[in-house]
This record gives sequence, C-alpha cells and structure tokens, in this order.
Amino acid sequence: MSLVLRHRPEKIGLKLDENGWADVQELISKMRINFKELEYVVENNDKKRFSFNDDKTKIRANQGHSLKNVDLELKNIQPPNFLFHGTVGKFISAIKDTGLLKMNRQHVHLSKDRETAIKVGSRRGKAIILSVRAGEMYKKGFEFYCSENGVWLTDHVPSEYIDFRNFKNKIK
Ligand code: HQG
Repeated sequence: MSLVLRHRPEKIGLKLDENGWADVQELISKMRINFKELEYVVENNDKKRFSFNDDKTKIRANQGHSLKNVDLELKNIQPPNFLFHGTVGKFISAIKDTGLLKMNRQHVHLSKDRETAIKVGSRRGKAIILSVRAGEMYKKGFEFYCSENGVWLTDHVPSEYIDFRNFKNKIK
C-alpha cells in the first residue's frame, strides 16, 4: 500500500487526486483485498501510515510521498524546540555541507523523540541521531508541518540548525 499510495499508483492502475486520495472501492478491487482487510491495515499499521476520509470512501498515505504533485494540505505549525533526525555515518559529511535535504521525498522527515529517530536511522545501519533546533528555525520563518501520524516535516534544514556535537568523534 505504501508503494501505490506514496510512490507508484500507476503500478496497479490507480488514480490519486491532487490531495493524494484514492477511491476506496477502486483500491480494494485493484489490490484484490476486501474492505475489512483494508480497515484492519489502516487501524493496525505500526506507524499509522494511512487515513480514511470521514465516510471511509477515500484513503491516502499520511506522509512519505515521493509523488511530486500530491498536496497534503498541511498547515504550518510551531514545532517543539528540538526535533530529531536518524541517519547513518556515511551521510554526515554531506549533511554538514548542505544540511538535511528531502532527497526523494516531499519533505525532510523529523521525529519528536530520539527513540523514533533511532528506529528511522537503523533502517540503514548504525543510527546517528542529529538534533535540530526546530524552534529557532520556526522563529526565523521556516515552515513546519505535522502529519496526521505525528511525523514532523519541513523543506530543508540548513546545517547551522543541526547539532552534530555528540557525534564529532565518529565522523572522519
Ligand atoms: C539522508 C520512513 C546525504 C537522510 C522512516 C536519510 C521515516 C542526506 C536519507 C521516513 C542528506 C533519505 C523518512 C544530504 C538527508 N546528503 N544524505 N544532504 N539529507 N540525507 O527514507 O528520514 O516507513 O527519504 O538522513 O521511518 O530516512 O516510509 O528519509 O537517511 O519516517 O513510513 O537521506 O520514512 O517511514 O532517506 O525516512 P528517506 P528518512 P516509512
């Protein structure tokens, strides 16, 4: 479901609207599942990646899209003073140069606690946790969004707002 609702809906001939919504009946028939199974995934998915609309006729991914033309209608809101980003050592020198970039996704993804950031970083190897001075960025006019499932999103985190301090001994 992540593949078709975030990245490649065309793989099963699915259409998403401009806000990333797919028609539930269309998804069910194209994925060959039933409504109960879909409801189970939405309710029990470990990261609450998907949401229905109010009457459960539409479904979309809450964040993580690589599709460029999906507008999730996120509102700019004040983030906590510090947010965290889990990554791995091989990216650190590039992140020092350019800051955190969205790479293939629509946003840079930030976590509200270190534990979540460790999980995110560990997908790629030994996690390194960067702390981001999000409150200061917000005061300077950077926009922040919080997805339906509690992931903090922004467009770019310049290096000057990232604390690399704890990790300097690990960086070659
Ligand atoms: C790195 C998963 C070089 C960045 C997770 C990351 C998250 C840079 C990778 C969500 C860089 C991008 C997002 C720069 C950033 N130079 N590397 N300037 N700036 N990077 O997967 O944050 O399971 O697009 O550190 O749990 O790892 O999909 O982003 O390692 O919530 O729901 O480039 O995806 O959630 O990787 O993960 P990603 P992410 P889901």
